Amino acid sequence: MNILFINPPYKSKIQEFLGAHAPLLGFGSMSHQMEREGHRIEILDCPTLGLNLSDVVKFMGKVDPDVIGITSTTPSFGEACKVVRAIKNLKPECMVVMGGPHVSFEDYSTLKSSYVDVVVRGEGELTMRDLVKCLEKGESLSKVLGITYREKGVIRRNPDRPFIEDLDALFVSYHKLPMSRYRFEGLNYATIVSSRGCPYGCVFCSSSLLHGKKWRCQSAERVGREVRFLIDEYGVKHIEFLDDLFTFNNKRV
Ligand code: B12
Ligand code: SF4
Repeated sequence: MNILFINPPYKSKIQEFLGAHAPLLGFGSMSHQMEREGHRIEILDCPTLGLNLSDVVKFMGKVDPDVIGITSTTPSFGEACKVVRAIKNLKPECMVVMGGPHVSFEDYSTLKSSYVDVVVRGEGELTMRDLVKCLEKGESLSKVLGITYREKGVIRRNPDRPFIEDLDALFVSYHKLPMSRYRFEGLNYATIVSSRGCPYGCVFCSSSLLHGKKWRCQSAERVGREVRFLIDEYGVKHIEFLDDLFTFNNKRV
């Protein structure tokens, strides 16, 4: 299937302040899973490429995707919905899937207030893989864990998907991302999220709700290989670890 992932056009205050854009690790990681299944993937990182809504529509015409995956944070949700509306105007039969931190908590309200067909809650790698498999075979979505979707006008919420235990098994398809555009202070820049989840519950933080109470990590060796790869393949000079709780295991650090 032709799958297009879109990071909607949105100007974030943090991005303006830092003057940097960071690789979309979520899209990269899901793309790896999807490529392994033989799907064709395109990623449109609008803020990084400086693209607006009409650029998205033009690109869609070129790629003619069967499934579109859109990511959204709470502040970018409005822009994400504008993209969905434009897609549905152009190609109503295109399946529109939305994921990311905002809709993981706001699945019902998203489906009630927008043209999104399916919300993926939480980690997307295996859920997107299973979802596309079902769509390809024309099967019912009722068995796909971790999604909320509309069926004959009724919103259905399937059970949660268990968190991914083996993070070493995940890879990022960097070749699908505009790596040369990710720069920080003039240097080639990359980010790594080498662990997920947190056993604590600071009141201001969504980490354990989003990624679970159990801390899961990639092995130190695996992270080392990733760092080496980023340096050798992309000339990266600046790597930022964005784990919510990077220092949980001192020996690993
Ligand atoms: C790196 C990062 C950034 C970077 C780059 C973001 C990027 N390009 O990915 C920068 C610094 C630019 C940034 C900016 C902002 N960020 Co930020 N960021 C993060 C951080 C630390 C890591 C994201 C990451 O790479 N995770 C690893 C990957 C693998 O996970 P993921 O991106 O979440 O994707 C997975 C799932 O969410 C899901 N998924 C995500 N999208 C989709 C789409 C589809 C179709 C599907 C099926 C699944 C799916 O599947 C993926 C694979 O499992 C997270 C915290 C965190 N721990 O996640 C905050 C976080 C995402 N940011 C947050 C916020 C608020 C912002 C800003 C609004 C800040 C601001 N005030 O300007 C801006 C908004 C940017 C935007 N365009 O919307 C919040 C979002 C909360 C919310 N309510 O939405 C988070 C969760 C931090 C927090 N706990 O508060 N951010
Ligand atoms: S990730 Fe950090 S801030 Fe969030 S709950 Fe855990 S310890 Fe607290």
